[in-house]
Amino acid sequence: MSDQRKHPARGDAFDSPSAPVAPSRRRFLTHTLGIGGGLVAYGATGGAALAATAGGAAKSDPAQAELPEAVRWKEADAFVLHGRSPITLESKRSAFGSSGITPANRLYVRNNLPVPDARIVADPNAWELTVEGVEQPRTLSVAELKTMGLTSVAMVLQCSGNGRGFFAHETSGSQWRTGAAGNVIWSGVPLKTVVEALGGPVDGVKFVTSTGGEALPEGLDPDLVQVERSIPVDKGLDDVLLAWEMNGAPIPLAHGGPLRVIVPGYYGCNNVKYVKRVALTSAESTAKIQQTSYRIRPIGVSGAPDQPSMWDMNVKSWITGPGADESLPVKSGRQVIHGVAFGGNEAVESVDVSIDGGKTWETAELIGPDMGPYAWRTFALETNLPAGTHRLASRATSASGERQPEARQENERGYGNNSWRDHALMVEVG
Ligand SMILES: Nc1nc2c(c(=O)[nH]1)N[C@H]1C(S)=C(S)[C@@H](COP(=O)(O)O)O[C@H]1N2
Ligand SMILES: [Mo]
Repeated sequence: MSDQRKHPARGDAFDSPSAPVAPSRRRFLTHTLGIGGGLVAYGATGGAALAATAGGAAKSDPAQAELPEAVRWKEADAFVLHGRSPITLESKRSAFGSSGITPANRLYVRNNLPVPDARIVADPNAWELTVEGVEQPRTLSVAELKTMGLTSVAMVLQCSGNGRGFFAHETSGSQWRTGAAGNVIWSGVPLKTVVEALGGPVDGVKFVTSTGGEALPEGLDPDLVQVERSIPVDKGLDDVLLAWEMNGAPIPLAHGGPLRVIVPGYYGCNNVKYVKRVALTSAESTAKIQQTSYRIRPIGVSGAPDQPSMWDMNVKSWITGPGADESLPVKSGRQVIHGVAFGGNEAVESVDVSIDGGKTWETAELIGPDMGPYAWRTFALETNLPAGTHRLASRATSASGERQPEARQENERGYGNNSWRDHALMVEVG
């Protein structure tokens, strides 16, 4: 059940209206992972305490000054900071808005490695990409890529572990709830256009393998740390974009600028930031992140290449209000329940909403622009909420008829959670 915490110490501060911290002081939530990842505790820090520890950073918002440098431009109050290194920054449930697009300053961030030097985005056009596995392999600058083609796509960027915080077993990894996701518009050149311009694929290619441009720590086997992901070549040539723009501006460093691989419909890890090499390959990358991490397997079982890879996303939705986080108390009477829904690797067809924990359902309205199959849509249901405590739930169905299940699929790493029950929102209506 979404409001029952698996570990008391992990008491969720941001979905529970009865959190033990006064909303006005709950400006900025942090949690710390004990050594070994066992104990997780949410702490709440008031503005005054933060100001005292801000180290004199010249920012008017003390919470913002506490953010890691690469994300300090973001709206601190919209986030829960799970970790500074690697950066693990989760959007609050109330931070998504209802107009469909997730603003850059409210979009979650996940970096497995230290963020590259900010100088790489000073002159984005100078960034270079090496393309291999084509008849005429070449290194191209972003400036050249910009002359080859242009398209744009709206898509849900979502970490495989979004919803991991609801699993009952001890999961290693960030304890994301609903906020390791966003809906973002990207512009760039289709990978297919670039591949064709370079003479087409060589024989025998099965995958598109993309390598992140981070500097790797010395003395370690690169395969252990390298962010290098492979996806099926058909998906790569149908849908992949080499993108330099996000929501109308050059991609910020934290989100993978100057150049990022965009795989609409696939989980976050496949969207390689700071991409320096794209290769059409006959085999999947030998990197750990491809071979054994991001694999769905039973609890207690180690990752292995024959297990399903975190590629295409499943159908999912969650309610974003009213009553999420430290928002105003919910009054009884007429209310508009709203949230976000997406089909995964296809469009979303419909959303049902329940105000009684899933006993009865009503069809919600899909509002706002339809930004294509890979984007999410806002849904809304006007209803009457009586006083009392209610469990608000939403359940999406995709274009091919996949429906969000009641229960999550149990798995070791806590990936792919789309359980409607886990994602329900408890609200107290006064
Ligand atoms: N080069 C590189 N690309 C990366 C990562 C990374 O650490 N390095 N993290 C991946 C993961 S796990 C996710 S969920 C998304 C997060 O994207 P965002 O930080 O823009 O939200 O980027 C993916 N691409
Ligand atoms: Mo992720």
